[in-house]
Amino acid sequence: MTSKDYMDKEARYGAHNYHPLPVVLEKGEGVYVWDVEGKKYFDFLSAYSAVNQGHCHPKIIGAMTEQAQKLTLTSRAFYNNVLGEFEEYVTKYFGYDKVLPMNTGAEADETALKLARKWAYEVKKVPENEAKIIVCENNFHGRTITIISMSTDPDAYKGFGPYTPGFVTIPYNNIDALKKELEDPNVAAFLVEPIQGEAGVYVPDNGYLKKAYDLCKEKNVLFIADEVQTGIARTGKLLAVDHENVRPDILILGKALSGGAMPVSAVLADDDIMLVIKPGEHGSTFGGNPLAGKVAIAALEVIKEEKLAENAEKLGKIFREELRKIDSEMVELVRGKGLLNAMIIKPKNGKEAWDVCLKLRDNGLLAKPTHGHIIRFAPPLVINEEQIREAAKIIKETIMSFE
Ligand code: IF1
Repeated sequence: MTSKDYMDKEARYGAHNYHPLPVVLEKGEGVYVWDVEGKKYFDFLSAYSAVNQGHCHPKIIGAMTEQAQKLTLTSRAFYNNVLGEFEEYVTKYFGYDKVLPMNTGAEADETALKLARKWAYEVKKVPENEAKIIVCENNFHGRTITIISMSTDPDAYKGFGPYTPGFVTIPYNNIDALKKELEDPNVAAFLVEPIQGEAGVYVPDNGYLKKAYDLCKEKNVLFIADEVQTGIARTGKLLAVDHENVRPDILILGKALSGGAMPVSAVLADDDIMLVIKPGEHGSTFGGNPLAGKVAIAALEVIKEEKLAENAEKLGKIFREELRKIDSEMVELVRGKGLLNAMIIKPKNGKEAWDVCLKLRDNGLLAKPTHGHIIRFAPPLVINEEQIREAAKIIKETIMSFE
């Protein structure tokens, strides 16, 4: 079968809920992926930051393979010998009392929303069903009905009403707007991405997260960080909030928590918040399964053993420096932190970000535009200096080919 055969088969039998770049992949190893014709590419999306440890990392796959032959799933109706090990490992790793394990990022965000509301009613004594949660414009937290009820992107919410109430939207990176909304005594929490990924790698001003956190503490409001995309070393620190030494009241993790091997997400918090959820009030069939537990421990060990946060910090600086040298009016702006970066493309002669990504594919590098004119560049964090410079060269030559 050719690439076209695979794409036709997906069009015929699969829902049309994506518009992928036309490339059909069949193998991944480290920073590289190969298509069905055997062509090799740099993966500069990393499955939206789920493959931080590189494709098919031997340690993670080894842990997965070993556990898969022993016990994959018990459900939480019974105990198993892995969940406690994972819970102890991940809570000590990030410095929280407790963890509530889930599967996808959206499920983890939903879990955090439920925790915040229940905490508001039971601890802050907000009147029942009156809890408010503040979110930012251009947020992305997943695709469930409640999560899209918080969205300001019509593509995310249009046609899916009626919407879940109880959310207040403020501009991102705007402390005064947050301060004003925090005057409402019924506010339970402020949910924020430390860097807005989907919005186009929107990095807030230095100090924004710390000021926001301090304002929330003044008003007894929970600060919730969605680090599903920015966490696990992607921005040059273990967590993006670490750049400002902020410790969220609720921490949301996903994606690279498993190194891309399988869906694993988690919500971390201290006892005064986590214990408001009682037995039988929340859960999921696969949440905290033994296979996920072993995979996540291995994925987190890799982050530390291979110093991937430090690598992301170092190579991110080189990458942005190289991209900013590109002398083309198509390159409007390059921004990012660590190895979460984006290039804002100014259309030229009718050519825009999508066309650049098609040409990048032909030149051996895979990336995808977000919101039309922004190309996100997010390679696996195991990339080395020679590879990042080679990738920057491919990007430069591709952009210059439109001159
Ligand atoms: C898609 C976006 C990125 C996330 C943050 C929660 C979730 C995500 C900060 C939900 C998921 C994914 C979803 C995927 C594409 C990708 C994405 F473009 F959609 F927005 F990365 F920016 N919080 N992001 O980024 O996690 O339920 O997907 O495990 O839906 O197309 P999930």
